Amino acid sequence: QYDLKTTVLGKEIIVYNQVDSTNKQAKKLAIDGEKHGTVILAEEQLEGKGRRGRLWKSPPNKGIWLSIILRPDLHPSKASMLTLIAGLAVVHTINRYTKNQAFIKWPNDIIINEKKVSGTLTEMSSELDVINYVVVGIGVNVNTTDFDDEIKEIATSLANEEGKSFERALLVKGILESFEKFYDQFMVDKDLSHLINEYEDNCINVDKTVRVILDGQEKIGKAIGITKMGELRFVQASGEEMILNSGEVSVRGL
Ligand code: BT5
Repeated sequence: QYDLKTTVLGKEIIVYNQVDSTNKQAKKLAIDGEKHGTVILAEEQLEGKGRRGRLWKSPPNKGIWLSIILRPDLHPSKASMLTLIAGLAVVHTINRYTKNQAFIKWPNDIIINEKKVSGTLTEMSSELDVINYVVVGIGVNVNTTDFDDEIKEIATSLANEEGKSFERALLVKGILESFEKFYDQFMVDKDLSHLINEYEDNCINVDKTVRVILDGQEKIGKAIGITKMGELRFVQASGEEMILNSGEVSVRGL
């Protein structure tokens, strides 16, 4: 159906009509030994998950709700970089089909016209210094035209921005093929050193003034790029550079 030009990613695709969360199912399958590269897709999620216990609205037949099972030979501290790989894959794929340019908002949002069209939730299981599995969950609002009140100011879809509907299978194919390409590049260095430029070119925060909340404290400064570990390089008004980790900071535009 997808005619995937990948070597391992999506060789096995498991499709659900309705599921609690594809990440949750992917984790169960991974625990039962499901292989590297398997993809879980759902038409609808009843308990789609965002980060830090937040919810991800996943109405039926309108979006892409997928999770990728990976078993990378990587130090657990590096698993979060896969979120940035997913961002690159999604932004590239979307920009092949849209007139409005999509951008990555570090670390995991994809933004079109200042609203969020996609997000990634990466979850990992590791023991000592070894990754058991990583699940990279990607949600894209494709053909949604009506958003719930709570999110309609911040969320959008490809259909809303472009004024037409999109074939989801084509986008899934693009995302998986692109993910594999960036993933393979990433695994050569086991860091983002060869993908920094690519990421920065597509990142909406770079060279912009941003407000960050770090340990409950607000700081204003400029984002100047990312490091090869995927952290945000942030320069404060004092000129001092800080390296921000996605787990401990929230970034807003001004
Ligand atoms: C994310 O969280 O952006 C990660 C979303 C990952 C979803 C995928 S779908 C497939 C896989 N299976 C899952 O169960 N999850 C993954 P975060 O940055 O925490 O953003 C969540 C916030 O975005 C919510 O608190 C809402 O404010 C908003 N939101 C909820 N649903 C949305 C939607 N469909 N589109 C845009 N924004 C949404």
